[in-house]
Amino acid sequence: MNTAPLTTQELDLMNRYWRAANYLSVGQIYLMDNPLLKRPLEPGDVKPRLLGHWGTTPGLNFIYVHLNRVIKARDLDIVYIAGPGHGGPALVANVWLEGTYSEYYPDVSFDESGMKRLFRQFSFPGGIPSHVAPETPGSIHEGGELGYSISHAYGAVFDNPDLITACVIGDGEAETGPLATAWHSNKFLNPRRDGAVLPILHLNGYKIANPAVLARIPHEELESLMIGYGYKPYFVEGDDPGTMHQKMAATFDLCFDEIAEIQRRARQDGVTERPRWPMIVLRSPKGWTGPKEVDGKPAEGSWRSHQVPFSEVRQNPGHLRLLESWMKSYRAEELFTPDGLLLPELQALAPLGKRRMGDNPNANGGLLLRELRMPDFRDYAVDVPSPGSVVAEAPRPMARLLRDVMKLNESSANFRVFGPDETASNRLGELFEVTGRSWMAERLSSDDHLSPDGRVMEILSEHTCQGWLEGYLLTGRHGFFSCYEAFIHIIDSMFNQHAKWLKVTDSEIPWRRPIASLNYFLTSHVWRQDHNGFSHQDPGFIDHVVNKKGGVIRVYLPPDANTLLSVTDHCLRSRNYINVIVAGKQPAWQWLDMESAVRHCTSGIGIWEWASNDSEQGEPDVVMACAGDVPTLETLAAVDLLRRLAPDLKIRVVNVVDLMTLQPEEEHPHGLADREFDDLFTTDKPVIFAYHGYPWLIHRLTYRRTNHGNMHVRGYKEEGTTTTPFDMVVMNDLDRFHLVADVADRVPVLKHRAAYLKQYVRDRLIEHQEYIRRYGEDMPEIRDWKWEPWK
Ligand SMILES: Cc1ncc(C[n+]2csc(CCOP(=O)(O)OP(=O)(O)O)c2C)c(N)n1
Ligand SMILES: [Mg+2]
Repeated sequence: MNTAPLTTQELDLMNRYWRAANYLSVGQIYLMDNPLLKRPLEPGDVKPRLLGHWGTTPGLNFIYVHLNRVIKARDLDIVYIAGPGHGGPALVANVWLEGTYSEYYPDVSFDESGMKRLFRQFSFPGGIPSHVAPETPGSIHEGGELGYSISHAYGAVFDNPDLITACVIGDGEAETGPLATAWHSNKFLNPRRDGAVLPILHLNGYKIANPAVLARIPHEELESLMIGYGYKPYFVEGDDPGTMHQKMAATFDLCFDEIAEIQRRARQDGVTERPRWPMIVLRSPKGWTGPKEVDGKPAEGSWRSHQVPFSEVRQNPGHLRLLESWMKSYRAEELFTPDGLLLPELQALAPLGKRRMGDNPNANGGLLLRELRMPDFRDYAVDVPSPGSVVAEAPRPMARLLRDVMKLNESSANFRVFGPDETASNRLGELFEVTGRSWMAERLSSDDHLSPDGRVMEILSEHTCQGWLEGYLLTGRHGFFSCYEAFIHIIDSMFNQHAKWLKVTDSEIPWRRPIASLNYFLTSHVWRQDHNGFSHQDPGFIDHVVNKKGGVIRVYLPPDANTLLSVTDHCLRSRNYINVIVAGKQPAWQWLDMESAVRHCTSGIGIWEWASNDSEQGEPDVVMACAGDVPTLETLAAVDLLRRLAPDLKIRVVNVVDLMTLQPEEEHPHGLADREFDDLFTTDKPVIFAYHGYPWLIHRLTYRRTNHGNMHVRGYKEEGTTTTPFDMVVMNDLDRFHLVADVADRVPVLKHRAAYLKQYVRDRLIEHQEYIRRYGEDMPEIRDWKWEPWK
């Protein structure tokens, strides 16, 4: 190994470039005027509110300069992922220094006035956020919520053989669960078809107020940990810039040589073993090159430099002088012309065009997005001669559709399916007819469909699945995530972050091109987790999702296989959304033939005329609404009971596939206009609404509708255990008998018969209880119930 690869001149240039980035970072955090310090710093030059993170920033800058060097020397295609995304000033500074920033934002020009704007806009009202946000060119990782850098980095390079992600991981970030497990992504990366990730664990020693665990364990332990994760760790440690530049350059040379060699062996020699990829541990002081001490307390090399190392700059002349001398220590006159231009010999250090990390098209994935080749989903239809005449498992036809999407797009290698070990369990096993489960670790002959070339990504970490998928989508590809409904909550917070990213890019950043939607298929849902029990019963993800901006979220509850097909086709074609599809996987009655399913899904909500008897009799006495497959079944079974128990009753059945139709149109683009809503639900008749999830959500969505006062919603009330499927709905008052009782309670024309109807219901429920306790399964009249057409 050449331990000192840089010539004296190269070292000087790189160090100056680094100083320039550090200077611009401090300037962004502190200044709103006097960017080149042409006159003595005055309190009015300093921002009134100081917001930003210094501590991580010099390390991020250091890595950026060194990446620029290898990109130029080796013509590499690199995306920079800053795990500690709070180091926004670093990435913004570097993207400006390489000229990209001013191309995206011409107002922030590449000169003194642009530098002033650059400083002023940072963490300033009307300006840019403090993190590596969507506004930052070259970013696919905001890094505000820590833990996802590695999974994003891997997601970005799957099927991207020429791409490398340089992934900086904070030593604090490394303590998070998602990060700790994501190291294992290397068991799913195939060097023949995928790109590479270079993890750089940034041991600056501290988090906000504490040391970082990995910075306080013996060298040997950390080294063993990384070896145990399957990497080959290289250590770059110190604080003297000159020495550190040489060490970093030498280590980068080694790592990129090794990456190239691993890829060459896999691609040319046909080596198929899992390689040991290099990674770097960079130990450098937190707040490196910042003030050594502030008010007698250590700053550089301490947690105290995490954010703004000192903040009374306007009031405290000592702090003002400290800031001035700190900034002057970078000697801007050796970096910029008097007009604020980076000196030409330093400009020459940055890569050109799309090789600049700020302008890498992979970080604006919509630019690279290719349409999926889609078969006609109608070809996968379940034949439904009449409603309720056949039984099917809804996900199976969808699995065939996904299988063929996989097959049709094989050559473009831009579609993968993700899930935590549940693809087969979720009835998507037909995918394995055309692809395997991605796997680079040891394989046994008894394994099922493991393959280094597999395009089904299964790891028992919802976090890693989600992070991979996000990275894959953000770099311009397509994907599908299937998960048990209850456990998707594990990634609630990651969903939040992705939804925020989409909201901002969609509404505020025209240069970010639309990307494929993030599609969740949630199955093994609450109502059919009767065998696994209470822990597996939770439909609350939908409640969480609908908090987000209407512009980016969609929730679908297809009641059967053909509606599921139609919805899936729609979701795979959509852009910039998060689509949540909830549907069960158990054998169930099918309601709609394909053409009816398409019509129903296109409207998102509608009257099921074949299940209603009010069409020729004016307004109904009651509206029976339902959303979700099991609630739809119970609603239809209740209608069936009612037409025998109360034959004169005029019933309208309304089914909701697209939950967001319920919201007012001002709140969600799919929201029905009030007129349409009133037409469906009437303005004054009782509405008995059977809903898949927590009932309060329907109230939340409809509280502004005219007839809200008459809406009575049944759903999951957090009652459940290991019991029979029908007992699950009974425990939550969502069953057909309770629905009949609700109708009896609320429909005035039934008043005189209400007592008898309710007696009937009580008797049936007692029979149910006795029967299941005795026989351990549901009563035959429940198991064998079948829809009979209206005469
Ligand atoms: C999941 C999560 N928890 C807590 C925080 C609050 N937070 C912001 S920065 C930080 C410390 C990060 O330390 P480290 O990863 O070492 O970054 P660096 O030292 O490079 O700033 C914490 C706890 C967060 N952003 N995300
Ligand atoms: Mg740290």
